[in-house]
Amino acid sequence: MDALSRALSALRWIGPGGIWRALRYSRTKARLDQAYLPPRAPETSRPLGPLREARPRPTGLEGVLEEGSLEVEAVLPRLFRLLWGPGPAAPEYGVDPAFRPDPGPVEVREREEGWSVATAALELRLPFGGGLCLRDRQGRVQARLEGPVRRGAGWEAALPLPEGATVHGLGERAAPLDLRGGRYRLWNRDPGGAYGPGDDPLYLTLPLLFLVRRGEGILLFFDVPWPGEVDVGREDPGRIRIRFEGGPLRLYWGAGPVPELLSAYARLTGRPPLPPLWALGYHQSRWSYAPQARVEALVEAFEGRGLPLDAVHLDIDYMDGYRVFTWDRRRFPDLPGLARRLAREGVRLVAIVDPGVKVDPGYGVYRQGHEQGRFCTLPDGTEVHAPVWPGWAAFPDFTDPEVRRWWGDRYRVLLEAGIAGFWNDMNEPAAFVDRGDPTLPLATRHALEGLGGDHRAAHNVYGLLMVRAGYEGVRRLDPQRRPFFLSRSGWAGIQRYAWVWTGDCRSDWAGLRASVATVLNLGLSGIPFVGVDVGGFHGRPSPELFARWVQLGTFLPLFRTHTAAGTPDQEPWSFGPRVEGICRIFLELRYRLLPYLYTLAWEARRTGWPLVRPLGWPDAEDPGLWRVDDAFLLGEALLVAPILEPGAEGRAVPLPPGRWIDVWSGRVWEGPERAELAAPLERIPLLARAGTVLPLAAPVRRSGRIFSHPLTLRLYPPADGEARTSLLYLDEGEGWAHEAGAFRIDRFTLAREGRRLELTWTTEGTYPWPFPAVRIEPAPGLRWTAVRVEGGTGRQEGEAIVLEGPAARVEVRFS
Ligand code: MIG
Repeated sequence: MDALSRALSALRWIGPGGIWRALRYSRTKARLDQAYLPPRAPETSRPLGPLREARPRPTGLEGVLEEGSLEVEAVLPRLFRLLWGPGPAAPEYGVDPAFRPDPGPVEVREREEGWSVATAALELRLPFGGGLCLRDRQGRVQARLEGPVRRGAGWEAALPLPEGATVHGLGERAAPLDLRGGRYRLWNRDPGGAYGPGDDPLYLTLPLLFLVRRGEGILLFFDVPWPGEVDVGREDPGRIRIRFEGGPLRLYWGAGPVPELLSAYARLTGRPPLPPLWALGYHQSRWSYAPQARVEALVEAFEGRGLPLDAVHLDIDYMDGYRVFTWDRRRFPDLPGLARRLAREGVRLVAIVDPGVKVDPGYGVYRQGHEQGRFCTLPDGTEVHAPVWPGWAAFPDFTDPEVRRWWGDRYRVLLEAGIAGFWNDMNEPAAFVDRGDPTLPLATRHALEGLGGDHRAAHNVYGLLMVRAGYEGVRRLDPQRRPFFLSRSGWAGIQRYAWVWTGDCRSDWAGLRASVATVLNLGLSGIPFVGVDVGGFHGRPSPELFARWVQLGTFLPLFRTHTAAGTPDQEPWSFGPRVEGICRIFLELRYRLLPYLYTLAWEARRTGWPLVRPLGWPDAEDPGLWRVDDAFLLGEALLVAPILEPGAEGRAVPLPPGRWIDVWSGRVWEGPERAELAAPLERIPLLARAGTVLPLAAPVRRSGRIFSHPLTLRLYPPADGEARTSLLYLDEGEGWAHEAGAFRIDRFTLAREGRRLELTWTTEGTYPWPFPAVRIEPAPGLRWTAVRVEGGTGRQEGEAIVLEGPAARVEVRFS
């Protein structure tokens, strides 16, 4: 956006008062930030120098460098923790509070050329000559790191960027899946207005790098929330360079198979909790559905048209003058009544909660926060006030555990009103400015768990800690509930508390196209539950673009339509009957996929793996597959190749090795050939991995109703002589009884000999089978010709075999 249209839209949204506040705040902030400007001349680099001596510890060592120190600890068999000094102490917000190191047997030795710390999987070598390397137990070097250098109060580290390696991670980036050739900033930022491809940084950054070479991974997580920058082979094509402006230099470093490494990272920073089943349903949102009658009419319209819906989001206009934890009694005369009525129909309300608390002594949350000293202050003790939606706002200091508790308890009002989920926005934190960085002054003081520091040390974790406060509050206030939080900002570990969405993307084809890479890199940053504003946020999508966006959204963990204030309606029926028909097909398909998606959510809970994965996952040696960012795998079973261009009626996609079956036509493809797939507007190219048993629910209109209808198992035959196992995870879909064992895992092994398929079904767990019947259906184009069921009862009915419940073995012939 150019300056003039920016100014005009600002005028429209925040009014003259808002503009005046933004101008004033920008000037004050610029003045305050002066003291923090980097020195004119680049500061000289001081290498810490090579290792002089070391003292062994049970799982690592304490090293003395020429100009500093280095502590090494093996925390998991494939993960080492390195802490260089001198540096200030700092909280470890990225690390799961429940994490306990578990490296297995560790051997610490002094050798002739240096020290070595080895686990059963990896050896970290610290040569006396300087530098560090990771070797596998066969002695092959997997990764190297140059000894870091100190620059003023900051740090710089570097590592070789081998040819043929692809680079991923770094949180949310409007960049290609392979980040090579770019420079990326580590500073959470509301880009203001809409962002597009190439804009950097965005709302959620994190210093995690994932390199993949010949199908093997290297992981570097710099546990440093300070502002920084990562240069991925741009200055020097053969190196990655990381700079931080301050903080302690703490690195978690590992190498090995990609899925295993990502699991190690998830153990360290926390695995996502199992979401409530409804969160995987369809969400309808806009800025804003208000007043109350409009929300009611919206839900009725879904009902009247027979379209599925699980959640409606309330954006900022539900609040009383944008005061968080309140609602506008004129616009929402009976919010609890509305929530109750919708809940009876199985529709949930998700309400937005921003961090900025309106400065207004007549408003309880502010008054209490002010009196109790909950808000951030400047060094002179005055409360920091920055303009956001409510006008001047104060910002809770979430780096103080007592403030987190206080904030968490505020959710009681919304829980009691029947709000089922929470949407945390503006938590970079964002403020309105006319120039400069749209956040709090760098001088802002933070508690940082009692260690103290300024905004440079706290900014990047502010969003994470806001969500943590809310999540922990809801857990305390309503222990039976699985909290649902959606966050815009975050840092390492955000997955412990929230799903994220990719913010205010433009409603254009470029925005649609770019979102696939963004979601993939978030997944490789340890954040499995991600969504994109379906239809795009800023602007109005064409009917064709909207249809293609709905098709993509169907296969993303969060499936939510959302749009900015002032844009035309963006509901499934807003683009004419043809697009409404397409929305119906895909919303129904989403509900049919719920058992599969829920199983993937459980897998993410166990492993930290993303639901949406690059085509190279888990171990493709061809770097080309790790660069494809216009197609993805959804779990192991599905390959999704969305249409991302106007007018396209089909597309090509390079296939990972193995056999793939077109879900619509049944046509068989053999990877690594390139598939040419047709996609008229009613279709998205979609392939199933041969051998898959895909669990499909009935096309119901609420997630909770899937259990009232038979479950379909669709069989995609493997190649002759082969077999594959697919899983299905089930539990109540809400609450925590699954942690006490109330779940079940059904394992389906599908084997093929010629025209004969054998399905073996085993079960683990005690949760009773919740579906009234099971339909076993062939992939399209196939027919069952003979059936034998063992350990259960079944009969052939049309194209399906219908069982009353689980069976031990089903044998079929097909033609
Ligand atoms: O300054 O709450 O990204 O989803 O609709 C804009 C209003 C604030 C930004 C979010 C967007 C939301 C909007 N918010």
